[in-house]
Amino acid sequence: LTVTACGAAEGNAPAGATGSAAGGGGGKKLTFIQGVAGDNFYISMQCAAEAEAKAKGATLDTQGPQKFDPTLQTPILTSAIAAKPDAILIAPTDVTAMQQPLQQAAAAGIKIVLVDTTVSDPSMAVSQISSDNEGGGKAAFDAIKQLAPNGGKVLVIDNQPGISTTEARTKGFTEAATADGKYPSAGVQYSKNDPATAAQLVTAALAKDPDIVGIFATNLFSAEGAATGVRQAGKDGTVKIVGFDAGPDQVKALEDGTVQALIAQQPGTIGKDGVDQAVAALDGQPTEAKIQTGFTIVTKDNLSSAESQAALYKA
Ligand code: T6T
Repeated sequence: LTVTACGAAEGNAPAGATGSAAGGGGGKKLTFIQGVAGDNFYISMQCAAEAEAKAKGATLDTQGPQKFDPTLQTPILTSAIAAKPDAILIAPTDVTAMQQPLQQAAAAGIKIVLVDTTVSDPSMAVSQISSDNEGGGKAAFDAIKQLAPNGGKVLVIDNQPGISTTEARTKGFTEAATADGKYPSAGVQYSKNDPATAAQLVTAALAKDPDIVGIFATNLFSAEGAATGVRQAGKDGTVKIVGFDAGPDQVKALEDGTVQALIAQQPGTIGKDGVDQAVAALDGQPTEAKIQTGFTIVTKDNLSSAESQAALYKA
């Protein structure tokens, strides 16, 4: 699926951009492969990457699978390799399954930049750029602790095993909760990036463990579904939800009081840095093997601040 998300009116894209390719002619050819299409996190990344590509006289086209699924992402990568771009920016959807296809891309002479997620052996990449995901998981626990200071059971709604980012978030959260001692685990459940599944998991978990005090949802769609599940159980506001990401639906849940805190990543910076690293590699300049970006904790109280507003993802 080719994505056409960044309109000039949204401020982040080149003026007059209407399609999926951005940038001037004759320059370097970059391809961005998202983890999944239609995800505000990757849309924000795309818009910033397009703008940076244009600024560098390069072209960037964006593609993404319909689901966060390596069996759908692999053919997209394979056809991208056949189109022979100079560089590919990619968020691999599985640490193991995307390893081989990425090695093939590098072997074809294409510069690889891993944005957001990574693979087990990222040595084929010229650079990796991601949030401090483990630190973000710990920050999520600190937020739950503030919201439910007396302790109690905590549930994690994760995406699926094998995703570097969300696994690191769960690890950071779980280790912090275990170290604290007052927040026993009500389990880690996998939404497979489907809000409806996340909602069902939460409703079932709240029926089984009515004493759950907090839920950590490790990404955008898991958080969206967790909010629905808590609302359906009639526990909005009572069970505290902290979610990774800050898409429009999550901001609405924050305003409504269903979700109490959002850990907003910096997808724009990841996209911009990704383009810069790819261009540096193509120019024979030094690259940074690993770049870690930060996050902003957005709550209802600080939502109107300039910092929070700047951290929200593109609609
Ligand atoms: O949380 C982001 C991203 O960092 C993660 O790797 C997958 O899920 C998102 O795209 C949000 O849906």
